Amino acid sequence: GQQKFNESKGVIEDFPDVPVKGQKPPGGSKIWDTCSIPCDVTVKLLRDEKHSICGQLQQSLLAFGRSTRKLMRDVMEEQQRALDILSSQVTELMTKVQTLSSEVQRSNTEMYSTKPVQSHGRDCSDIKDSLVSVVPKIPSGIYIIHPENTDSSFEVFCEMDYMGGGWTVMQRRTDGLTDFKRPWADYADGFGHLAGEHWLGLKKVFHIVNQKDTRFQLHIALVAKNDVTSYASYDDFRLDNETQFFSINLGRYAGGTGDAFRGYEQEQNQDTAPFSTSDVDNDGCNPSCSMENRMVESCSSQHNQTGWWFNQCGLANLNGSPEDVEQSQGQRTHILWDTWRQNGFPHVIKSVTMKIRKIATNN
Ligand SMILES: *[C@@H]1O[C@H](CO)[C@@H](O)[C@H](O)[C@H]1NC(C)=O
Ligand SMILES: *[C@@H]1O[C@H](CO)[C@@H](O)[C@H](O)[C@H]1NC(C)=O
Ligand SMILES: *[C@@H]1O[C@H](CO)[C@@H](O)[C@H](O)[C@H]1NC(C)=O
Ligand SMILES: [Ca+2]
Repeated sequence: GQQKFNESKGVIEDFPDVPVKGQKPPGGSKIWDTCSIPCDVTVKLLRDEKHSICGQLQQSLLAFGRSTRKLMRDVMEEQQRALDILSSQVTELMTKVQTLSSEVQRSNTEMYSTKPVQSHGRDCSDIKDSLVSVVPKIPSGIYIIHPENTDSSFEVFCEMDYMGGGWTVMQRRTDGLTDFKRPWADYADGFGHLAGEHWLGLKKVFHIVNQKDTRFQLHIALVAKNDVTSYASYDDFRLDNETQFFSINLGRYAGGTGDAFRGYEQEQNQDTAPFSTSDVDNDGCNPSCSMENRMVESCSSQHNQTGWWFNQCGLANLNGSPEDVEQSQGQRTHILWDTWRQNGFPHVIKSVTMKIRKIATNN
């Protein structure tokens, strides 16, 4: 508008020799008198006018182009700003999604990595079952378990390789380095080192095997001095509570060692017998038993102060010593599983482990 107006004014001003009617041209030329507007001037005038109109048009086109470009630039800038806002929002969302997914991932890995350490498995078979789909090879070792209906968690040694794994070790005797001459309190609470020789403890075993809707099997693995191995297994294993002195309850026997828990005769049968120690006498010799023409008052004393489910002593005591020690008259201090024999003589047992595992039930 304004610029154009100024320009058009300027265009007119730029033609100083354009003649105006009735006005005398400078110098009083004769041409103006004869031919007021000669043809060549008319042509020049027309050409100049055309030039001027073209110039104006060009100028306005330029101006229009400039303003259009400016408008387009403004629009594009506006769009760019909108795009920038959108893309920053998208980035923000992506970051949020990434944070969330990494949190989910972390909680997953935390769940799996803490399980072996702070496991809330109820026993080693429970731990095995929950890890088997996640860990290609579950290692044997010390795990924390929390049996149902107890307020305590405790450590146990889990054998994850032996015969399908999932075994909770309740006793191990291998080198004789741990003292098994212990009073009732120790046999109730447990002693020794879980990775080596130990007695898990009757209270803990009671908590494991007395969980609702569970059944446990007992597996006894024996190694003889001549490296012969064998086992005894019972398809059911329960303990009564402490007021019943943790009486043992055994199911059907299977294995290659013979059923020393039950022995050959009824008076040797330790099934359903309460536990005895040197200070708690439930051994069925009351006041005494006659064994090999000797009077025995305490089976625990006869077995070097160890604890077991003695019944008129019986043919089994896996808490005896694995070491060869000279036995005084009538003493039975060695690991005893009298039904496991070779050529009529009992094997000399150099190591034993007692382990329990949950039996899959339908309910
Ligand atoms: C014409 O242009 C001059 C500068 O060249 C400016 O000062 C003046 O304001 C303009 N006039 C109009 C009417 O736009
Ligand atoms: C122990 O078991 C007996 C028989 O099953 C039961 O009567 C008793 O209440 C139990 N005692 C405890 C402390 O649970
Ligand atoms: C009883 O056990 C101890 C080790 O706890 C051992 O030194 C001792 O010789 C054993 N007694 C017999 C008679 O074997
Ligand atoms: Ca007695």
